Amino acid sequence: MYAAGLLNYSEHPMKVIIDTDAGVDDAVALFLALAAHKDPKCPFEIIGITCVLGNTGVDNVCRNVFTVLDSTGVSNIPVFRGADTPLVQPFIRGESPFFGVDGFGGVHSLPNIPVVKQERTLEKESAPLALVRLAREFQGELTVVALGPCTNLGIAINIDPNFVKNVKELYIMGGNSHGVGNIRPCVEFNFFVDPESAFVVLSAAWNQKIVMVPLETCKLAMSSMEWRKQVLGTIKSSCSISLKKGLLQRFEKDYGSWCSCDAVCMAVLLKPSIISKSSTNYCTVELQGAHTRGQVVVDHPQKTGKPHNVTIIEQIQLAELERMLLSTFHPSTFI
Ligand SMILES: [Ca+2]
Repeated sequence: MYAAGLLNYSEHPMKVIIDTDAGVDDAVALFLALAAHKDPKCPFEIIGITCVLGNTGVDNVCRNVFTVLDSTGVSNIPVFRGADTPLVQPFIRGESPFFGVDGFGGVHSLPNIPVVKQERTLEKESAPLALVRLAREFQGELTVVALGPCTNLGIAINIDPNFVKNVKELYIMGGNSHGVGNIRPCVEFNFFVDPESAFVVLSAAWNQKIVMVPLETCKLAMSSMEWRKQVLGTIKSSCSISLKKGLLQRFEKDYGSWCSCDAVCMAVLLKPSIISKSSTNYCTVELQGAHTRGQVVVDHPQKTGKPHNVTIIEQIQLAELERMLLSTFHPSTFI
C-alpha cells in the first residue's frame, strides 16, 4: 500500500471551486482534492464548494458534502447551496438513481458512521452568486471544477458577462466525445440533466479554457472489481465512508468494473502528467434530438470551421489514478 503524502502534484498554485452534485462518485473526487488542499507541500487551495442538483436533490448534495468534509476534518471551506432545478426543462429523476435516492447509497442511515460531526452551516450566498463573486475577487486565478450538471455555471455566465473572462480555467466531468452515453444510449448523465446549461457553458467565450473529461475517457479508466474490492476496498480510513455502500453491485451488474468519473477529472487537474492522450476540438450540445438531447456534438471532421473551444482528455494512466486513490484513502491522510 502506498503511504500518504507521496504524490507529486502539479506545482502551480491553484485556487479552486468545486461545483458538485455529490454523489458517491463526487465524494471520491472530493477526497482527492481535499488531500491536496490539506497537504502543506501542495499549493492547491479549495476556496469554495458549490452544490447543484444531479445525482440527488441539492439539499441532499449539501448534506453529502458536509459528510465528506466531516470525514476529513477540514473545516475552512465554505459550502454554497445552488440550483435545484435545471435552467429550462424540469429533470424527472428515475426511480432507481445510480447512487441511490440520497446520492450516497443510503450511507447516512448506517449506524456508527466513522466521522466526527462538526457544526457546519451553509453560506447564505447562493452558489451562482458565489461563483461570480469569487471569480471576480480572484480574477485570472480561479479554477472551477464542475462535477455535476452545469446549472450553477450557466446561471453565473448569464448574470455576469465577465464571469468567463475572470475564470482562469474550467474543468468539466461530463458529456461525451464519441456519442457513447450512460443514462441514454448517446447521452451522459450530467449533460442529460441540464442540456441547456451545458450549451450555455460550451457556447461562452472561454478561449480554449475548457478542459472536458467525457464519459468515454472514464470508461477507459475503469478498475477491476478485484482491485476495487480487495485493494481499495480493504482500506480502513475515514474516507471509506463514501465507499461503505458504494453500490458496487450496480457497477458489477452494469459494467463489471469500477470507476469514479469525477475522480478521473480531479486527477487530471491535480496531476496533469496523468494524461496520456488529449486533443482539441469544437464542441457544442444537441438540444433538440429525440434520442440525443444533451449529447455533445464534436466536430470530428472539422466541418463547422469554428475555432476549437474544448480540450478533450481522451486517455489517462489508470495505474497512476489507482496510486493516487490508494494514497488518498490511506488512514494517515486525514487525521
Ligand atoms: Ca458528479
